[in-house]
Amino acid sequence: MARVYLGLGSNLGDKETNLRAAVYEMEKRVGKLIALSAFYITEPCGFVSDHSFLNGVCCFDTALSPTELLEETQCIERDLGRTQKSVGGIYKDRMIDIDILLYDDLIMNTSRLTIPHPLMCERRFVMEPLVEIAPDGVHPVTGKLLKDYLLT
Ligand code: PH2
Ligand code: MG
Ligand code: MG
Repeated sequence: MARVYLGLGSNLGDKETNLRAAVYEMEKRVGKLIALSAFYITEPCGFVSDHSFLNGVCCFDTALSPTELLEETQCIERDLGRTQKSVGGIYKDRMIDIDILLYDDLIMNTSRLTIPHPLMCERRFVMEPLVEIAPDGVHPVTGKLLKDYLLT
């Protein structure tokens, strides 16, 4: 069993329904829901869009491997109406985005999947909900407390 943290984001459609549907699907297909943060309205970060985001973070216990978890979350994204992926760092509006943030204390870096999520620490829309549900969490690479990333 692994304890995993996943970032959720939506900036199209009924955003709260999209986030809740993602959690509901993950309860069926990923494992046991341990914690779910509040949802935060945030401005698009790193690209220009007229559509604000709703962001949150959830924690699951799962028997899936990191690669299986990626495949399952990508399948859920498609099932919930995500039509385009970001291409070459150009972000697109989306019904749902599910990002693997942390997988136990695992550090991995393959062409498909980097854990911890390489951009999480510089994104307030990730770190605020993450620290809400993991107040004593530590970043496996830096050893820094997650909440210390919110000080700057
Ligand atoms: N996701 C991105 C890029 N920019 N901005 C906000 N506010 N919320 C997101 O979830 C988000 C973003 C890439 O996935
Ligand atoms: Mg993302
Ligand atoms: Mg993503």
